[in-house]
Amino acid sequence: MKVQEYISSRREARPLHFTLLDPGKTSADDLITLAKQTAEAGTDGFMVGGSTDLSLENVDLAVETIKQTTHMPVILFPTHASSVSGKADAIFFMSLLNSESRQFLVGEQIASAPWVKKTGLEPLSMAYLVVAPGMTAGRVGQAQPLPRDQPDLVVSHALAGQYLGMKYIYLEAGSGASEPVPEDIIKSVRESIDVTLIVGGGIRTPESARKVVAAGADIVVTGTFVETSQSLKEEMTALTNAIHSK
Ligand code: 1GP
Repeated sequence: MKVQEYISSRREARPLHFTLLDPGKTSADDLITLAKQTAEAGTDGFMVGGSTDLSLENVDLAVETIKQTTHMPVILFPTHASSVSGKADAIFFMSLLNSESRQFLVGEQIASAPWVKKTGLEPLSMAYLVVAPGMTAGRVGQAQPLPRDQPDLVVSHALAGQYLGMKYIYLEAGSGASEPVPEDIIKSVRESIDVTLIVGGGIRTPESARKVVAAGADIVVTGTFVETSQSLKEEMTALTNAIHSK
């Protein structure tokens, strides 16, 4: 089954949770433990990426490790064309629509497109919108973070993404953000678009995940959670239950 079909068929039943794993921060040995525990805790799939310290070698190794450990879909969440692993199932083929740099609007995509074709990676077209504070993703992607008090501006970007043909809209507060994307922004975007809405950044508790889903997210992404959790399987189960029970 294609990953796009996997996502849409699961979404018909309930919202999804994706776990973001960063090979720049996590060793392959640790990835085995994290992937196993999060899969057992009910995550719906894995994203592999990060803003710094990624090479093709460590992304390849991470993807292979996760796939062998869990047999769940692994989607690349790339920053640079140079670390696009052909071993993943799919790639979020994304444009950072509020970047000030051509490189992140379309340059990295042009550089990686022939490799995506050659490897057969399934491209999942996505508009990536960095909302303040944006954190490292905003800095590395040279974004002008979208202000948290201007839902209309975020809606304009999301609609532009949909009209450009993108099947996914990702609202990103930035990994490690103190707060997730505001609920009124998520609601406004949800009411305006017809495509799949992904929300990530700063989601650390079942309660905040529940609010993000109630506001309209189809897919909730957490990254830092697996790195900071004291008893991962139990805490992740509570988080995925909060998302799945919407
Ligand atoms: C980053 O949205 C993801 O791209 C995850 O953020 O690390 O804050 O969960 P966190």
